[in-house]
Amino acid sequence: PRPIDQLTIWDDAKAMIRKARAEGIETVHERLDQQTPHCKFCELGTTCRNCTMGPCRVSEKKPRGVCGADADVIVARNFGRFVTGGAAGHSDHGRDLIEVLEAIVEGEAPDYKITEEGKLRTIAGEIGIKEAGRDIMDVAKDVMECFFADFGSRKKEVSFLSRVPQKRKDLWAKLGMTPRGVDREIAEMMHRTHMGCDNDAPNTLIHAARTALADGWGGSMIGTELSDVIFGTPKPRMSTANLGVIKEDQVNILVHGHNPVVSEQILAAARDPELLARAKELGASGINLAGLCCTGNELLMRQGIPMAGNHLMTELAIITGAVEAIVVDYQCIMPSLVQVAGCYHTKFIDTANKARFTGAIHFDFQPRTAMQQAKEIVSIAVEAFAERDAGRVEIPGEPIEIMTGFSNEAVIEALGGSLDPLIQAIVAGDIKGAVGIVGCNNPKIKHDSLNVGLAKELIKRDILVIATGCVTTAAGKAGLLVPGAIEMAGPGLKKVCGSLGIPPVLHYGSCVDNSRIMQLCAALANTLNVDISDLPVGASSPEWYSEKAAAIGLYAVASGIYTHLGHPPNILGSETVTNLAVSGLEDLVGATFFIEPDPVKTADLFEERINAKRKGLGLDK
Ligand code: NFS
Ligand code: SF4
Repeated sequence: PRPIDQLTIWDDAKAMIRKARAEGIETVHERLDQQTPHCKFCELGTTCRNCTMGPCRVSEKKPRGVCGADADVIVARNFGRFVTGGAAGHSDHGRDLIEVLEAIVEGEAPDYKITEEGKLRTIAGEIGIKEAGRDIMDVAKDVMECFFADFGSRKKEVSFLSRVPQKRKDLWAKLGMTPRGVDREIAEMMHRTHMGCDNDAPNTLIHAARTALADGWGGSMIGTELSDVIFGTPKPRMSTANLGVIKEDQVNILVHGHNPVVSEQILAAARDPELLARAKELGASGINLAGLCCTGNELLMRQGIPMAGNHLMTELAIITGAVEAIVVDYQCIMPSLVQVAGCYHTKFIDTANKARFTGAIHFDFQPRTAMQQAKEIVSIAVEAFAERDAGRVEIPGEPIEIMTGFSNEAVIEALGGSLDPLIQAIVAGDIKGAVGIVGCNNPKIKHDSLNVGLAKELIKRDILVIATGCVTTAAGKAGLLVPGAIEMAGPGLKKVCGSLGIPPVLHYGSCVDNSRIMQLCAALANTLNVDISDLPVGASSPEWYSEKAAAIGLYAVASGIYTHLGHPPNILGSETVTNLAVSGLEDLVGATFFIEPDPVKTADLFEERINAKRKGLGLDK
């Protein structure tokens, strides 16, 4: 096996990988070794399984599949479906929030409510629904119907395009990139990539961008906004991160996945006096809830629940031996967690019919019965405390302080009511620009080395960093999410963040919350009366692995944001597709991807780009 020092930058992770090896438990790292080397054709994207005349693998020697498709067509089709898988994931998550809103409106979700009436009214106004003087439930019903319709085929564009600068919308219209309906674009991509349909790589990629935009400005944005309406808009608050948030003397429940619909109820149930009393009867001092991945981010942003870890920490969290239950909803949940949990007393509980795990305890979680089910789940965890083997418990490290809760609403409030102070700081050059660092971990990359390395490089150069998804935990553990982190920032950023009392890296939430970043960019562009592509901003996913991250990257680029990836998607087998991604898109949408594994070089490229955009806006000579 590879030396542990090469696998991760974190002490808590190293301790748990060591423990796993000592106890004979396999993790993602060993399985990667088993799978390496990977299939070269698949890496290049030049394999096709879209029909049974194949499967085909094309190369210089055999340049066409049985049907005649060449590498360009095959790579574009594969990438198109890849992006579509990601858009489907985040957008279906968004749909689940609409269904909860529907259940609230119909009086069938007693454990959920409209928490942010004001925000719901604002949204209604933005999407063209009359709200003044109307009962909130009537407004909610119309918003719900409008969002359901955003998934269908009857609209010319999804409703949140009302937030997009007109120049950008005109560009999309000209290119045939305007997202019409979330499900429609997803289904159309499946159609286009069937044998004998879209056999022109650039044309396929335009639709891939349209599908991604349907996610970013449609499904994901709906997910974020309705989560705020139902569970509350995040506000700055302090919390903690790393495996040290697991408590030796308490019943530990980890929530993992993406959707706050389940985990918010688990949180409420964990505070139930009867369950607490039972936990104490069994010798625990309390019930401790901690998050993993994006469900963790959702609870952290809104409720300040501590974060146990990001993607590559999920197996390792169980290996502490102190986790009574891991409760999952969907997405990014490694199926290996069932096996790892099976090595301990840990109960693995799944809650969604669309994400079941063989060997798990299953709950068909429904809005109508949410609280009752959440109590049953917490009760299973509490009872498991009696089965814990104290001799196998090892919780590494002390929790690190973090600041979280930066929604756009919170940022505007901190700025005194408008974005103007931020714009002034950018104009003055104290803040040169901003980069959103988002996404995952990937065992092919030393865990969090690039996520942290890039964030540190950027803030040094007075570039504000906005973090979401699994990057948030990395930034937190590196000490970048506290106001004191301004000591690591350049002089301008230090001055601005210091006077506001905020960190130079802002925790902006989960991955669906990348829609918050899109909204912020659109608002900045609208205020300055320019296009998003004119702004001194960038996006990066240094350690990405998932289809969702590819969709996010593509909607960022298609929205006009220069976007970095730490390693390429499986497209290098087509020169046409690769060239379009890293240069040709510039002429079409005013931004491209760039691929760079080194964090310093990446920061150099962002700085260069940001300086050019500043010049373009007339901010610098
Ligand atoms: Ni985003 Fe969230 Fe993490 Fe990557 Fe997975 S949890 S939606 S995909 S791994 S950041
Ligand atoms: Fe082969 Fe064409 Fe079928 Fe793909 S669609 S498997 S390239 S014959």
